[in-house]
Amino acid sequence: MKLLIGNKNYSSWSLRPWLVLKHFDIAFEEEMLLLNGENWKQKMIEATPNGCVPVLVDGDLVIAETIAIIEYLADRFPGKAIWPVDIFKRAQARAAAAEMHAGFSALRNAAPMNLRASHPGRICMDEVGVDIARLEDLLGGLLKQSGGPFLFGEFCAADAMFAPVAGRIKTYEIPVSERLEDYFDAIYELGAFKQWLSDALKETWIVEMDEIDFIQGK
Ligand SMILES: N[C@@H](CCC(=O)N[C@@H](CS)C(=O)NCC(=O)O)C(=O)O
Repeated sequence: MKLLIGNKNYSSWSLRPWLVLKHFDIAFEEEMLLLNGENWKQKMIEATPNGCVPVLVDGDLVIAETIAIIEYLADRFPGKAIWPVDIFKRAQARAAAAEMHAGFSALRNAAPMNLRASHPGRICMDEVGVDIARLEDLLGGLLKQSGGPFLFGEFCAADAMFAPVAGRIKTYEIPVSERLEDYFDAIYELGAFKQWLSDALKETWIVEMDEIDFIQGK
């Protein structure tokens, strides 16, 4: 099984299935397709079905789209609790994951994942306030229900979907409640996340479109 990913400092979508594979101890190879450099987009288009990463390759099967990759892994490895076992919690976890996949675009656009950077105070709260309030409501409610440290107690696919948000909150020091701070700290303490972060911090490539100065026209 092989996962095609983007630069670890920037590729928030790649981080999600990578964390699921690592955390649940599923053997896989990874191959990086750069999001920068000469003809990077053309190379990406040639190597993937939709010109985007992540992509999972399992024999003849080539799957694009983060949610589909995670669902495939859950089907392929039913013994691993990639989603919560309880049907009620599984539905809640899938709803949270789907909302992350389809929503939070203000936060995603204004504050791209850039794990090595520190840009406190650069995000305008008027721009991302609605998304942060929704995060407080959604994640706060699930954490209250589970008692933490993760959304459903143990780490699951829903947490993988929100892991890049932890990076965004820390890079831009966006204020959140203590409950969410503890949750994002728990993600940073997860072994698989630490491995990704350590690789990300060694990278030196610049993806201009994900740099705050470029986004804010400075
Ligand atoms: N809907 C896709 C989004 C994937 C995505 O946007 N990936 C980024 C990297 S994090 C990418 O490939 N960007 C290249 C581009 O859009 O040209 C998914 O869920 O996997």
